[in-house]
Amino acid sequence: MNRRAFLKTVAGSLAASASLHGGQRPNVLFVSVDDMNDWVGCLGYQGVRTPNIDRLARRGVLFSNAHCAAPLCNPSRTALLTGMRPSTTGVYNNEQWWRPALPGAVTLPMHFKQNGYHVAGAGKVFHHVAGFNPPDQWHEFQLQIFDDPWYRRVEWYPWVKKIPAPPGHPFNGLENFPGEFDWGVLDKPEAEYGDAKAVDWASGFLERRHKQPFFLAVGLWHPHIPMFAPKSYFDLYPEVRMPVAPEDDLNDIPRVGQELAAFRREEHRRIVAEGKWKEAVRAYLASISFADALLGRMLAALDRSAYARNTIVVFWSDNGWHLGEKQHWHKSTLWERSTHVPLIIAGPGIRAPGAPRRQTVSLLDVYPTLCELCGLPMRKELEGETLSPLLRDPKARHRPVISTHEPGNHAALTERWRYIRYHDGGEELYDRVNDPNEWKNLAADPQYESLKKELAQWMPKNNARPVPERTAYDFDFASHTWRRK
Ligand SMILES: [Ca+2]
Repeated sequence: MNRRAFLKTVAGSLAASASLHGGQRPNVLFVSVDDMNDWVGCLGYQGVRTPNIDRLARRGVLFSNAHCAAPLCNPSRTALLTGMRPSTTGVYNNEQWWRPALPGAVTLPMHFKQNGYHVAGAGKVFHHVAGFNPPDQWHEFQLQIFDDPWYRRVEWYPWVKKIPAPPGHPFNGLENFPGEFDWGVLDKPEAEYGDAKAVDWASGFLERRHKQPFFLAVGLWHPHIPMFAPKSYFDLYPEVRMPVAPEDDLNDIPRVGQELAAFRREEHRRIVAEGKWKEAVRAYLASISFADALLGRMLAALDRSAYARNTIVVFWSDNGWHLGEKQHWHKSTLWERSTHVPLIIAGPGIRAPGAPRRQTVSLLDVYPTLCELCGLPMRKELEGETLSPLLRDPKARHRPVISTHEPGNHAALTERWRYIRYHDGGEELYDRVNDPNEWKNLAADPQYESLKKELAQWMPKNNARPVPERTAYDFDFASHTWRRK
């Protein structure tokens, strides 16, 4: 089926689909985690403990092949929350405020707000630095309390008090390492961690009586660096399963891919050279399990609330994370490690709960899906495709998805293939089924010429110029206004 015929079919099934839930509009509990890759039990990873995510997957729908629209915090979140690709908005990196660049954008929380919902949030929903989360997005919002204010720049978090570094910092023992790339146990009770406070606040929200339907967003920071977690979560991992990372894995990768892998290479080099690889993997696993426990607390609060039966739960991560694969830490690549994320939707109206949907889907699909599930008008600028057919039928079709990193670099994904094309024409092609680690680049093999052409037609034709970065503006936090310099 070509692209046009496919979109027509999709439009048809959309028109035919009745509301999933009858008259009363459902609430939404929208929980995100940060930099959580696919090291999750229900996604088939052995060696991690994620009982709460796994339980949510059993009671809802796990999209086991979900990918971010962009493998980095701000562009991924901006894409999900505006419903538009980076190649459409020009928001490609963490230095670009979306608001002054897209003053007319109606984000997901705004759309709920404009359609009779009570809209509340806590933690990192938009990107976490000042200016990414305008107060008019919400009726009420609990700003994130960070666990690392001793080295953060004050202008990034004007609402967080700067405090002296705790004794023993950096806890990972790596001197002159980037401050944020730390891990360890903070000397405070679990309930005092920033993410725990966000969950507390949101749990309190669920105890209140709400006259209107609500959209409640809770953005957890974990397992993002610094990977600070209570000791009990480190204790879950006396042994860790290490990633398999062949040293020659980059040999068949074109120039731009090499450059993306080399970004912050020094951190990988030092982690390996100073014997910290295992420890860092353990901290990541501990942080995943901490995030999982916090999700569990959030779900328990929902289950004991008056809203347990009429609330759609969406759980997602903004991007993945490398732990030394392709000699890389961090995200910002177009490989599986960076683009594959957990995505679960649970709640009223789901058919065949517990049966994973293996079709490739995008985080861009979340906005139109929620419009449909909650009976909100579909906005015409949304570039994702509703997941409602998949929520009703595990065998429904879904189109290939695209992940974009920086202008003109795209990955097109189907269940079988990942085709990457960089702005300079460099290419990679992986057989995702037979080569899940993406070790063998097949792009140069002539037998795949027509496959590459077919996959390329899904890539955006327009690659918007990057919008101005923060240095182009004077920003006033108190009034939340921007002025071009
Ligand atoms: Ca992130």
